[in-house]
Amino acid sequence: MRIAITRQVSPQIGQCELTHLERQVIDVELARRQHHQYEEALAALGCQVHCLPVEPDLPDSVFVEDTAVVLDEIAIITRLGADSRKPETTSIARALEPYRQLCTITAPGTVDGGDVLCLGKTIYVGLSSRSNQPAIDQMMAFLKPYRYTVKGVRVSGCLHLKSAVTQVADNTLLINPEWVEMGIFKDMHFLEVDPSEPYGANALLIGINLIYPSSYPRTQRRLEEHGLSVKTVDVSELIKAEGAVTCCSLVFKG
Ligand code: CIR
Repeated sequence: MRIAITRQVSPQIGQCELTHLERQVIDVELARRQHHQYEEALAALGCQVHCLPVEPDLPDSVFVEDTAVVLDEIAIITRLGADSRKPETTSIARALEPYRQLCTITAPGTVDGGDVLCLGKTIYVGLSSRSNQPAIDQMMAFLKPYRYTVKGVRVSGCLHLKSAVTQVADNTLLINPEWVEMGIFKDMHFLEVDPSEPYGANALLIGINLIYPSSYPRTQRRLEEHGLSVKTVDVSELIKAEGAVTCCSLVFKG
């Protein structure tokens, strides 16, 4: 069984952190409806959705992906790169405790889950404005007993590694090659985003199905022409907060 942990949209989402985007007004009610449809898409793909209560004072708390890295063996509770987001992990640790043994990143390490791309036993971590080498060193130590390799990856032009690249099939990555170097990922095939849709590289793979934003129709067509099964969701309001589809859930084997 797959579990998906989500969290309701904060009424303060308009005060979210922004790095590469200009601030736009976010319609909170619309964001909530879109988030609910995203949860319905997860449920339709077989996930048991566990939605955590709203954190009214934490604007970015809907983006639960950033708070933890959940592997089959253990879960790592992150230490978020943005100070305003650091308190988000407390309730996530509580929610994950029944499922996994927990390890926690400590200062000076910082890492956002959006920077962590797990491909089998290799874990790529974006060296971004949010995630640093001390956190990578701690992850290596936590994961060595389970035979994972952890590799730092330079990203530029975007917030997180998974803004630039995500897995869309067993051996295929969807990538914006302007933001991350393809050569780093060994033995993988690549699908590139349409150049007019630089933010289109973030897809959420559930089994063999993708949850994908309806905002990037040209890249969507590329995915479908590649034979991939794509379920679109409208997450336009969450995109204004520099989020997309991987960031709104923590999906793992229950
Ligand atoms: C932030 O800047 O932290 C939030 N406004 C957006 C986080 C999106 N997270 C993700 O893609 N994993």
